Amino acid sequence: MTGTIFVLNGPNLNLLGKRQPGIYGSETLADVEVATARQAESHGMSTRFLQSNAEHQLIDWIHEARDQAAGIVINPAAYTHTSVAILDALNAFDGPVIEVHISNVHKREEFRHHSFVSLRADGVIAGCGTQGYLLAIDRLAKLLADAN
Ligand code: CA2
Repeated sequence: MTGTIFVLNGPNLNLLGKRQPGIYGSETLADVEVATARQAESHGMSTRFLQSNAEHQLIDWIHEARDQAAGIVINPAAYTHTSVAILDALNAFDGPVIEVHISNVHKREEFRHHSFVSLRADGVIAGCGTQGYLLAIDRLAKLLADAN
């Protein structure tokens, strides 16, 4: 399998490993970037790993993915629960999309139980810590291999 997987991360995930380790663990986003790149490489794929605190930037990257990515892994962070705009952008992307949450959002506050992005996602992984990103890469690789 060849191709690039976009791994998109939403607001405040730049703080991963630096605050709230009880909820989000002690790995930094840079650690996750290295681990996802290795996992994609094991499937003969590459990653473009990005983080932004700005909704419009995430949307612009999803638009870029239309021409440049075979699939998308996205942790939209708080925009999961609020952003119809990110849902609309993902609906304009043709490839598979896996939504990842480090924490188990269903064990947390009620407002985290609803996801706009899940209306588009082909799979949702929550509560597996940062391992969820690696599981998402494996799932995308399988979906892409099955499609070819
Ligand atoms: O569990 C997840 O991955 C979330 O997407 C993380 C979001 C939260 O709003 C979602 O409900 C669930 C928050 C990301 C903030 O990340 C931080 C990491 C370390 C320290 C502070 C914030």
